[in-house]
Amino acid sequence: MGIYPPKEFIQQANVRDPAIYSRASENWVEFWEDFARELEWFEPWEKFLDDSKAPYFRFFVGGKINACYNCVDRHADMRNKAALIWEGENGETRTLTYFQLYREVNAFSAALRELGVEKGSRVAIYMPNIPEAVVAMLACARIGATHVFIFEGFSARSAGFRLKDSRSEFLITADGYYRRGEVTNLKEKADQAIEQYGGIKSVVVVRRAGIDVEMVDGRDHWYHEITKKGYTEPEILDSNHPLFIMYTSGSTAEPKGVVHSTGGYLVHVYATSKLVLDLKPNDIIWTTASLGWITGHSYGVYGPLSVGATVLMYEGAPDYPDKCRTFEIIEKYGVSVFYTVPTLARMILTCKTDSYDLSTIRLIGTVGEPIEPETWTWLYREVGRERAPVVNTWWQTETGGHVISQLPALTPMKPASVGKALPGFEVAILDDGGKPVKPFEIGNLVIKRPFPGLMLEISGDPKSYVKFYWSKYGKRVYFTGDSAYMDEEGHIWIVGRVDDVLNISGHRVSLIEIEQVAMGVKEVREVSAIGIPDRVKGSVIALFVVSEEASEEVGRKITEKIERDIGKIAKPGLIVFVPELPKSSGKVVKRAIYDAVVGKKKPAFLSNPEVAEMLMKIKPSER
Ligand code: 6R9
Repeated sequence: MGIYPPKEFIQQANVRDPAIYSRASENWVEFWEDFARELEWFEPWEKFLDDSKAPYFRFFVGGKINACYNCVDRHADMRNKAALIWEGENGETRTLTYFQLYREVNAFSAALRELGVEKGSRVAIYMPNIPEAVVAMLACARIGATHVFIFEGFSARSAGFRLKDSRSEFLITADGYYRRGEVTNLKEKADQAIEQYGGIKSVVVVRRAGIDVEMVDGRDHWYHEITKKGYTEPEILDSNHPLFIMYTSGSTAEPKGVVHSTGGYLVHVYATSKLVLDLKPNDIIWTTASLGWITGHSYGVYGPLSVGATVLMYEGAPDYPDKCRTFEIIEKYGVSVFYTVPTLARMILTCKTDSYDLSTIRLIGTVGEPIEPETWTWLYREVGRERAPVVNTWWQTETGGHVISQLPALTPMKPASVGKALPGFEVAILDDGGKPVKPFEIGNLVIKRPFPGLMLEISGDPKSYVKFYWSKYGKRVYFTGDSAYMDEEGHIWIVGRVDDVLNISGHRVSLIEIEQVAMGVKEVREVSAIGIPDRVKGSVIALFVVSEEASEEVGRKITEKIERDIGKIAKPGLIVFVPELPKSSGKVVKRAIYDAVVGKKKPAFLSNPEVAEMLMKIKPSER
């Protein structure tokens, strides 16, 4: 069952032989080592995997490598080839060839060294999607500094938390950025974030928007003034040297700093860029994600550049000023691999795709959230014109790269399924007792064997690392936090998160964090946040608030505080004032709220059933 990959695609695919699955499971080490050998190592590894300190797994032990060297130097003699094509929201464009990228990264690496950045320093990058953000990441990688990317849409408070938690000493930012035609002063937010923490020694500011910003004497430097010329020798780094930290929401209020390795991570994203995205050096890949999200790191920078492909990067809102700008961009640059999120697809679903020349597209990928069959089918028929397979890739910040997906030339596609575990991975769906569930039964998604892109640890928090991922099923089975089921042919279907984390437009948002922020509004006595389905965003946040003063004014205060303290991404779509929250043994039962509001079902076992009845009368569409 399923839709078979188009013939023209199969003929040219990187992987065409179905034996890859059996080969990878019979000789797992060789499977990964073959990919690793395609990269350049300064010294080979002695051991593929050291699992003696499980759940801390170390890959390519003893190997010496540099990620920047593999992404840039290795391709620098391609003076005639674009590494990066960039379009700003305001229509500006820039292209950096591999050689120009090499020059720029070398020069900026030298500038960073001059400022005192060393191997092992942690450098925060609080930037929009502009070429200098990629240069900054690669320059850090070159000199062995660990980068900590902070999504530009995050508030000063969220950024401050990340600076402090990661103990960053340096910050790279921009004066401002464009979003929906408006310029946001990013430098001001950065200054506020620095103030909360105090550990930042130097700041580098890229001029992007050309607005007036305050520069602190001795601390702040303009990028264009300190970035001159120079060659910077790449550091010879241990395979398990931390390349970057990426923050993500988990089931506690505090976001977790996921630390990734250099060698294992690079092998994982390199291999999956070839296997799943079928990337080749002559491709132009557009990964629509922001760099501040793991997808931007893995398939917007490290994966494609390690393969030697061209990355297309866009700064602003993909539906601004024209709702169909996404298609204008694909047509203008001849994008061949389009990797996006279902939320974006739903936003542009009404565009007339036949008004654009989309014939260059040969593969479409989606990531981040479940996709429904209608949106999948639209991508397959209207965007890819049935010539391009649509792969639905499942993975997480913590896994570094793809884990479950169709192999585009091999796996029949079932709209909305994520396919099977990729070769080299072993996944299962277990019940709470650890037994595999039967087909179509929902259970917990686990990964039964470590893999190269697996995070090294949670920065500064060994307890959370063990507790969230390696406790439910022991120290050798990775618990993903997702629930899923398998069909009779072993294809996997993701149901959602099992914990208190919501997926909004593909971004993980902690409901507990939202509740804590809302509690900071003095009129709020009690609050419960849940996710309710939304046609465009997948989910929106609904807040159920108990307050003596149930007024629009209080609602506005809550929304403003959430936007200010966390960011726009966490803005509630619905705020409902209730006299009390449905409880059982004193605890709020979120399931009851969900069932009442969305399912119009009367929940049982509550101490206050009348509240649930009231909730049943709410129409989620009222927002
Ligand atoms: C890459 C990324 C991870 C969570 C993950 C799951 C959800 C990711 C999905 C998907 C359904 C897919 N998720 N891919 N759900 N289908 N193809 O998204 O990382 O931001 O850490 O989120 O996203 O719930 O656990 P991250």
